[in-house]
This record gives sequence, structure tokens and C-alpha cells, in this order.
Amino acid sequence: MRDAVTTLIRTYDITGRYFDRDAIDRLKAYFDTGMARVQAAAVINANASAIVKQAGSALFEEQPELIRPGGNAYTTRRYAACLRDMDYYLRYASYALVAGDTDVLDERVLEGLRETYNSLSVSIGPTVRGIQIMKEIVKAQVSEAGIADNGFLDQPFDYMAGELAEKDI
Ligand SMILES: CCC1=C(C)/C(=C/C2=NC(=C\c3[nH]c(/C=C4\NC(=O)[C@H](C)[C@H]4CC)c(C)c3CCC(=O)O)/C(CCC(=O)O)=C2C)NC1=O
Repeated sequence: MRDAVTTLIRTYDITGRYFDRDAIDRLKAYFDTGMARVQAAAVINANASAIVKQAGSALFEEQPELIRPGGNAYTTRRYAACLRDMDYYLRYASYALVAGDTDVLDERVLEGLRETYNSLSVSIGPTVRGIQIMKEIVKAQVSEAGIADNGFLDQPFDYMAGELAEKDI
């Protein structure tokens, strides 16, 4: 599992190079946003269950067929599994935010996920939408908490959504 720093070291070490200007710029950008990343993770941590609940409600309001008979999130068990998956996405997004790297998402979340979803007929489209809704909620809450410099928030959510959507083809 890698973070922004170890990924950079790995890249430069492979070719035996010192950090060049590009590497220094990347390191600066990562450390400059370091405190804001930690603060954003704290906001997520403090509000996780509410974020998941709110995002789930919004998703099911947009796509009510999911929780109707025949829908993949129909029955209490599958409804709970769906919200649990949303909680996974949120928790791992918070890790990736702090790491400044998406490697943890590849390794712990996305690996084999599409196959699992396909085998259980979990639709990718609504899952992607659920991840996007959580992103919007998190961005609003982090802004409200006064963390203005939060351009880094999109990355983990967009990455998971993009990887899932792309692999659905
Ligand atoms: C940390 C990494 C990780 C992930 C990501 C993960 C996902 C994951 N989601 C699953 C099921 C599921 N996932 C969903 C999710 C949904 N259904 C919908 O209609 C919605 C679109 C969506 C919620 C947004 C549902 C309903 C199931 C149960 C499917 C079934 O058993 O029929 C399963 C099958 C096993 C189980 O039910 O626990 C896995 C492995 N597990 C992991 O360990």
C-alpha cells in the first residue's frame, strides 16, 4: 500500500534519480494540503454514519426501483449490504485522502469488485451514483467546517467511480 511520498520515492528510485523539480512540486503540493487532508478525514470520521444514511436516502429517492421487489437492494439484508458497501467506499476514501494516493483503493476496494458485483447482479451505475452523492455531501460538510482548500476531495471518489464505471463496459 502506498501514499503520495512512497509512490514518488518508488518512481525515482527505480531509475536511480534524485528528486527533480517536478518531484519537489508534487511533494510540496502534498505537504501543503496535509493538514487540510487530515481535517477532512476528521470531518468524515465524525459524520460517517450520517453521510452514508443521507447518501443512501438520496440514491433510493432518485432510483426507487432499487428498493422495490426485484431491485437489487430489496429486502432488509440487501438494503443493509448496500449501505455497508457505501460505508466501505467512504471509509476507504478517507484513507486515500490522507495518503494522497489511490493505491489503497486499488488494493483493498476495487480488486475483484466488478466480478463480485456482476455475479450478484449489483448494478454498477447506481453504485457509481451513490459514490458521487457521498462526494457531494462530504464536500459540503468539509466546506462548512471551514476547510477552504479542499480541491483534493474529489480524487478518491472520482477514482472509485471511474474505475467501476470503466470496467463495466
Ligand atoms: C472493503 C472492500 C469491499 C467491498 C467494496 C465489498 C463489496 C461487496 N458487496 C457485496 C454485496 C452487495 N452489495 C450490494 C450493494 C448495492 N445494491 C444496490 O442495488 C445498490 C446499487 C448497491 C448499494 C449502493 C448489495 C445489495 C449486496 C448483496 C447482494 C446479494 O447478496 O444479493 C459483496 C458480496 C458479499 C457480501 O454480501 O458481503 C461484497 C464483497 N466487500 C468488501 O470487502
